[in-house]
Amino acid sequence: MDIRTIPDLSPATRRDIFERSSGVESVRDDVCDIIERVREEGDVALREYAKEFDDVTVGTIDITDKVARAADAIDDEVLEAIETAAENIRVFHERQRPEDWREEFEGRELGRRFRPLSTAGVYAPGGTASYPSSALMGIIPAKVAGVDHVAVTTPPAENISQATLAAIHVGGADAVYQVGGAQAIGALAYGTETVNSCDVVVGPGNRWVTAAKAEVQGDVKIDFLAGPSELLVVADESANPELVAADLVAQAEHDTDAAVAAVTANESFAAKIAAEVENQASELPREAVIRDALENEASGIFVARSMSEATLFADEYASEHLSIVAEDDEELLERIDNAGSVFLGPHTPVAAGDYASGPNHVLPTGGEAKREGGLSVETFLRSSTVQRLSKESLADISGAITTLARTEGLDGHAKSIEKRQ
Ligand code: HSO
Ligand code: ZN
Repeated sequence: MDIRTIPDLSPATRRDIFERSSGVESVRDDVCDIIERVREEGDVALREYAKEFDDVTVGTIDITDKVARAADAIDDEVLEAIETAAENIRVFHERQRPEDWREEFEGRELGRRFRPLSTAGVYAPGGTASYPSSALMGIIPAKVAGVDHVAVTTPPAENISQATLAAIHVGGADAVYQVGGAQAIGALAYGTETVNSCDVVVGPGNRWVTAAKAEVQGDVKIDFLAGPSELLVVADESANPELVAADLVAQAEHDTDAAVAAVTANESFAAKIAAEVENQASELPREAVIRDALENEASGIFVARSMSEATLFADEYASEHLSIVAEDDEELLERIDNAGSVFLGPHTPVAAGDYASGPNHVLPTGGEAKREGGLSVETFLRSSTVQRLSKESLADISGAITTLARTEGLDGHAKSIEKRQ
């Protein structure tokens, strides 16, 4: 794993590190064609794409009745793990539910109220990257928000992962369809004979899924474009290099495009992390994936001149996951605004958040953390503002209103005030 000194990074290299792309451009045209066809041909297109891309002849697209049976079919130990994770995810997300409020502002009663979207579509990845945990992370916040109908799509396969189906059941989905890729996003966005269209479409997926979400955005709400996994560790010498390295290789095993990096102010400590990464990578079954990910421009160990420079680097990096293992971790965190999810201290591995500590693991990548938070209950809510004015409070602001209305050439607006005086 490369060790690079921050002051020596060229502007071009900095750009490559900080502007990590989700790589969706390369498949955009194909994805547009797929979505178009799903809109025109509905279920027929879904069946044909299942044959073409997944090599599966799909009978019924709706497999809702299979998920309860999957929960019975899997090992007790796996079911218990799913239930533990689900419970912790639910508790954390319940804490996120915003309260409606009304307050008086000099006679003006103003407020906000929150209502769930009616329908949500959750993409649960399948195939080699079949993640029961991601199904839970998508379904549970929607249900906690109060979404009435949560539909899940997962790619068709001869043997769809029973653990993923069980997680879909435990999460509490209302309908499940065997559809994958861009065609699933098209179906959730626009509907087919079998699949109902949804108000919001969420969930992580490969670049086809992500490109499709970019395409349907505007017609439906989406969460955000979640690309390959990322981890940036900010560490001082109090951290255990073996554990820092373990977290780095763990995220690297997701994807050859994953970005995994550590930043520290001590060169010999950086070398220790790099050596550990090297050793641990060799011991893991997904070594080839990890080694590819370690080669990415945004991966590496970065040496700063001070921890203050390290935090500036971390803020600019705007990583999906930010781990801080340092004596003054809270102080360092204060200086970093941009991060999808933050992990503090030596006993908080990123894998805890990936599965079972409670916060969501569907998070913004590619620097999106500068603009977006992760999947949350708010993703599935919309708000309305509410106002009631007293006669006096209207009189208090009537001058400002009529003046602005006439400045904008809108006499009707002004008169609607004056008639009430
Ligand atoms: N680290 C991944 C989520 C995940 N990890 C699923 C294991 N399973 C993206 O944040
Ligand atoms: Zn992970």
